[in-house]
Amino acid sequence: MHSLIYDFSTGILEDSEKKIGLIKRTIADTIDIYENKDVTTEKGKELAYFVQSHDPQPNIEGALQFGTSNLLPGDINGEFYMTKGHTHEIENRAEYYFGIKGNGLLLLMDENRNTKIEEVHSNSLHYIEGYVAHRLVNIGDTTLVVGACWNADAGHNYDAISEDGFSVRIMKSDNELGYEIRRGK
Ligand code: PAN
Ligand code: ZN
Repeated sequence: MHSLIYDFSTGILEDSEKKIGLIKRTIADTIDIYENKDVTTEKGKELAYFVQSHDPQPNIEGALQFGTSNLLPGDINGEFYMTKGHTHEIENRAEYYFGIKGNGLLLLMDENRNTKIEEVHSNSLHYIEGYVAHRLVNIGDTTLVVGACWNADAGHNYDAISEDGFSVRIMKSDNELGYEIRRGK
């Protein structure tokens, strides 16, 4: 019998039919998003995050896709590890994120570059409206694990973010929060 298991305490997806996708991104794959891109070749080879996903009806209008993002802890020259960030290719497609483990921030930037920041932790729930660019930042010292559910036909558009970035950057700090929000472009 086909079994599809989601472990709600670890975010791990398991499918007896092995139809789970896996995307891995190294520091080098994502280096363009950081303000100070100065890293060694060795550092560039390290894993920044991986995403497991279950997408039984790829690109079908009305179908859903489900996944878990695992963002490692660390920083690049004082800027916390983060996902590339994107809007959806079909821009009106919304998405839910939910925190499983670790401590992070979700950056939500609208079309006017106004950014809202939500704290991500175990049991936090986040509704991402269509047209809104979204990025996870790991501000903790353990892997940030975040579940997600979105339309299978949404697609990812990385172009605008890779050109103009988000309007804020999350930097390491000695203050009581451990991070500082800096205005970007
Ligand atoms: C997530 C993201 C995942 C990785 O599944 O794709 O967190 O982030 P980037 O795609 O920005 O590298 C999602 O938002 N899907 O739509
Ligand atoms: Zn998305």
